[in-house]
Amino acid sequence: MLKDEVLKILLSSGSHVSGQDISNKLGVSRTAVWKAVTVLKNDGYDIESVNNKGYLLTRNKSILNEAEIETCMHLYNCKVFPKVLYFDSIDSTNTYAKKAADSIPSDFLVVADTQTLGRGRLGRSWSSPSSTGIYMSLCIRPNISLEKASMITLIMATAICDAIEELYHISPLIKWPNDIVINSKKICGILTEMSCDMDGIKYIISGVGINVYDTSFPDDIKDTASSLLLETGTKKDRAKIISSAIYHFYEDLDTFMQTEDMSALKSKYESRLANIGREVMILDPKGEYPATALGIDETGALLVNANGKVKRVISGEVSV
Ligand code: BT5
Repeated sequence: MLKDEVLKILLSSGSHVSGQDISNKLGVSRTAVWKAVTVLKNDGYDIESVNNKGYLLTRNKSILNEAEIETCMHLYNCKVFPKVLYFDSIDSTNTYAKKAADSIPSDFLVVADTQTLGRGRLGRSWSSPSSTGIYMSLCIRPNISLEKASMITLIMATAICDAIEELYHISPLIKWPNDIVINSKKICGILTEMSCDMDGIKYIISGVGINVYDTSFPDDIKDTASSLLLETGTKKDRAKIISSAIYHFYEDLDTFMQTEDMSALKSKYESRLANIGREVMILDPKGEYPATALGIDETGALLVNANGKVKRVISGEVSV
């Protein structure tokens, strides 16, 4: 759509852009540019028009759409540019990505402003109100064997932490394997799912929910959840957070693919690991037990000391 192309030009430029320059770049008339600007203004963008100078996008709103995310990703110079599919509302970005994976051969990213059936792990739900969060699912097709797929969650978790640290200048922690916490409150969860056949992995979908601007939560999670706004007092563009996370994800995925394990990323992950050296409860389906968290091994398993014995925790959960 023309308005998206005009938006990309305005987003990439920090100063005024003349209507003539835009019309030359896009090969359309100045009237068409003016009309596209009017549509963008109606969408909620603040665009200043100054005689002899042109248009300037003054950024004070956090609007999410394909053009915002794609432009931001280009500014980040991402190694890979996954195709972006944006929805104002969707049942679940992971569910949609699974359906779309068979018809889209490349990597792609599904993003939504709200989810009506946001999913957590093990049939749990993910609260996904509109205009406050990031709900996204990245579909990738790494050539790795089945048992290595769970490490993608760890790579995504470090990427999200890197993005938050870069933009908010605070250091979030990871509650192994898939929660990101700030001041012990959950601000992000990751749900990684995959599909495989006889030849191995067909695709992996890493779904991420981040609480960005929330100021309140449903009763069942109000004591455990928080948002980036509540913990930092700052508002950042969701498109920037998404692009930064995708940039860091592909950087780390590259490192991971060299050895197909966590050996090169282990110390980075451990520096973010919550409760390292502290007592935690391992919520093993066969029975809970207390243990001291030691770190991870190169397969991404959590290493704990339980009664003097080092154990590898490969699934389940850890509570504080
Ligand atoms: C997760 O599951 O933490 C994974 C959440 C993944 C959500 C993303 S959003 C985009 C993509 N599309 C989807 O449909 N899902 C993914 P789990 O570890 O099982 O944690 C779920 C639990 O976290 C719930 O049972 C609640 O207790 C809590 N919870 C739910 N919504 C939350 C929220 N917005 N913030 C913090 N905690 C929440």
